[in-house]
Amino acid sequence: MSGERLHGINARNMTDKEFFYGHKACAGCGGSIAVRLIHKILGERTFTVIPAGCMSAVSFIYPQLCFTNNAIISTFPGTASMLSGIAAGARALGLKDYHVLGIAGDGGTADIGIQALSGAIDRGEKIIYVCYDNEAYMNTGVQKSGLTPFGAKTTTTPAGENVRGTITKKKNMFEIVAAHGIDYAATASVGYVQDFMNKINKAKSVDGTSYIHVYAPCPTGWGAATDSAIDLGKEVVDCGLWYLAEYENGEFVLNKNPKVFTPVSDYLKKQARFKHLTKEDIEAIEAHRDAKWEKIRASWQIEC
Ligand SMILES: Cc1ncc(C[n+]2csc(CCOP(=O)(O)OP(=O)(O)O)c2C)c(N)n1
Ligand code: SF4
Repeated sequence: MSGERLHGINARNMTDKEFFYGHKACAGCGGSIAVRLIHKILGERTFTVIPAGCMSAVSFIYPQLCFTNNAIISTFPGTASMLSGIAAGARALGLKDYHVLGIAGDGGTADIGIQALSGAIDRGEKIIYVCYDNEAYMNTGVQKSGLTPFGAKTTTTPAGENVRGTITKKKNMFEIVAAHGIDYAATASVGYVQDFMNKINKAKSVDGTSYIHVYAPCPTGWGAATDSAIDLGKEVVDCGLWYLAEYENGEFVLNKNPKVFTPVSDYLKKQARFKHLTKEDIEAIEAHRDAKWEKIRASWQIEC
């Protein structure tokens, strides 16, 4: 899977240092797993920018700051702007061997931060931008974002007689980013942790802009068991509602092509946010999934 041969990183070749610990994330938070792993791979010479959102709220609590590398909170829309400024500053100082990293939620990326991100990609800034996607604005109470999937109940898209949860489909952020002609983009999931780590490791050596979109289950906002983040992150890929892919040199590559999808309903029923869905709603989700995969399989390279 995704460059494993060339870029394989694992417990044997990864540092045993920790750069993100003592945080106040909920038990079993998928986003916090992603943040920890990213830092273990990029290391201490990383300038980290995190905007308003769960990952900054749980970690920059003075005096218990949870990063041991250089880290800062940005404004909600300003992650990629701040990354651009740090990259320029580091260049001006003649620094060597460092990474400029942004980690933002789905709201901070696909909605309010998209303009700054688009500009940074356009300029080819040497930055690594990671979107941890928990499919809603979690930090402020589970409001719908542009990446909330069809059918999910949020506090702004309740499930009642007239409105049946979210009525829009998940914005296709990976392909929006790729459409810029970015140097490297990938999708990942905390449920496929080796693949995710390999992609972060690969982004380290990209001479330009990298974007990694990692699926990061939120047990609290999704109404799921506290020990379910990894399993849900795997199941969402296995049932075809998420996919593992890369974009580089102008080409899309699918890293995992399930022969048979596991039942979508098994994935959905583990989460209270979907419990109101009818058989017809689930069929609509499956039909959308199938149309998406037909397009992917017809036009992308398939790795395995
Ligand atoms: C300009 C601005 N608008 C609104 C807010 C309030 N706010 C802070 S965090 C947040 C939600 C963040 O959602 P997301 O980016 O998806 O990350 P998550 O909390 O899910 O990790 C909001 C709306 C803000 N800080 N700044
Ligand atoms: S609300 Fe969700 S994303 Fe936020 S800290 Fe809790 S589990 Fe993590």
